[in-house]
Amino acid sequence: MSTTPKERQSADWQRLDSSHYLHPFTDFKELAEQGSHIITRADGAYIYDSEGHQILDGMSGLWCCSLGYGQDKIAEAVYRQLQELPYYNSFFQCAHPPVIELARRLADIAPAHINHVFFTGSGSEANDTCLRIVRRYWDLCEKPDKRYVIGRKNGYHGSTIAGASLGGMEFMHKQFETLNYVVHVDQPYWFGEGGDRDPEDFGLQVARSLQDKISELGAGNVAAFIAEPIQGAGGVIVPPASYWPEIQRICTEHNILLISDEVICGFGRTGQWFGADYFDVQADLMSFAKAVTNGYQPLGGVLVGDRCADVLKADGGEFAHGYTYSGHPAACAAALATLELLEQENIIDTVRETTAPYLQNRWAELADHPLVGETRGVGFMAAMELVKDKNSRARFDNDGTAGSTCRKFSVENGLVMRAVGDTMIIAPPLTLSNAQVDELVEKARTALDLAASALR
Ligand code: PXG
Repeated sequence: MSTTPKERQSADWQRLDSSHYLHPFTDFKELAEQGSHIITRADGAYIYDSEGHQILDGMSGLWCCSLGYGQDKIAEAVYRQLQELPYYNSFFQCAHPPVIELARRLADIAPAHINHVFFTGSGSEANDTCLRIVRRYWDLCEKPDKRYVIGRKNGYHGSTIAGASLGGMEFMHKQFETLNYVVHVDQPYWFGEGGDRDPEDFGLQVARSLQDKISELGAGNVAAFIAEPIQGAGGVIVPPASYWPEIQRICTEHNILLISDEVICGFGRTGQWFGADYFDVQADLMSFAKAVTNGYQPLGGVLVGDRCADVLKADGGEFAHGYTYSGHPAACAAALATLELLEQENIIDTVRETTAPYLQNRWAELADHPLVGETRGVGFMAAMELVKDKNSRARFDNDGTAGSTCRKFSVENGLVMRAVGDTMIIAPPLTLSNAQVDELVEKARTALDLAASALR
């Protein structure tokens, strides 16, 4: 069979790729055998691969390009900043205009009790920073025994040692030693773990696994609880409405800091600025990254509530933590341009009031497919569960096979959908038109049809 020049070039890239590049979260041997999918450019809601295929990006890159691609205003802001001041640090009592301006903008956007921000280069570093702030806070409060941090099974908080310890991904924990002061409680995953229980009862019961863990450890030994408002990488797990109010109540009652990991939910994904706003939760710390720069520059950080900031600022002495690229000028410029676009184009209100209801209604239509046990979602994130039997919710044998089959057909058919085990998830750009939502749902249905025949 003859090959086209594009196919030959793709093969060259694939060979070089597997010779030298160790990809994140990848089985290197399998990738070398199968070859990587080379993405060469992107525009609007679409990515293009090395063979010229146009693919609708149902994952906004990796949950980060929330305004899609081709956002020249962000690119230009970064370029201008690189010409003006490409780098300077904020150590040694220095600062620069973009980092100051961004801190002020974020304090405006954040809930009223949050007025400070600490910058990092990524979401993982943001969660490491949360741990450092939490520990310092309790030491300064003269409660040094408050050391345990409670996360959740199947939560995701990054891949540094701290991030991966806080997360509850067992397959990650098997590959390193987790921090011994981090423990995990149940997740509010009704479809997977709720059985016959009423979802709201289940939500309360799972929230109370936090209460049980606090009782077991002793409230005087527990520093903080960390959770994503809606689990992203775990499979877009939307907690029942009963869950978050109970978590808030438990944290308040036992004097435990609440950390909301907003790395995925932040900056409009739920139709609110933050996931905590969506659930009406008051967090002491909120970690963020990803969509703050529309993925155009690596930037993360922690929004620090007054409770912790006041203590750190009053008599804390030096807070011995920071990164070379904390508040990188070009990354801050990208964030400022992104926030300006979100506001000027009224994107979050449009998502909440118009486009997300349309997306969620159309997505819910997929629930009638024989392969789909449940659809769910909030704002511009959604999931569907692939099952062998709709009524009993029985899964296919070999967890993950149905998901990876569906994912493969989806990408081949021009839609990036992600599989988490046998849960299909999407988090498309917030800028999708209704016509593009139709395209997404139709392509998802085609992928389901093809997967159903292949799995039969
Ligand atoms: N918190 C949450 C909630 C995340 O989703 C991080 C922290 C870590 O951010 P950094 O910037 O350090 O990667 C994340 C990252 C997936 C996937 O498969 C999700 C993430 C990263 C890689 C893959 O959905 N989220």
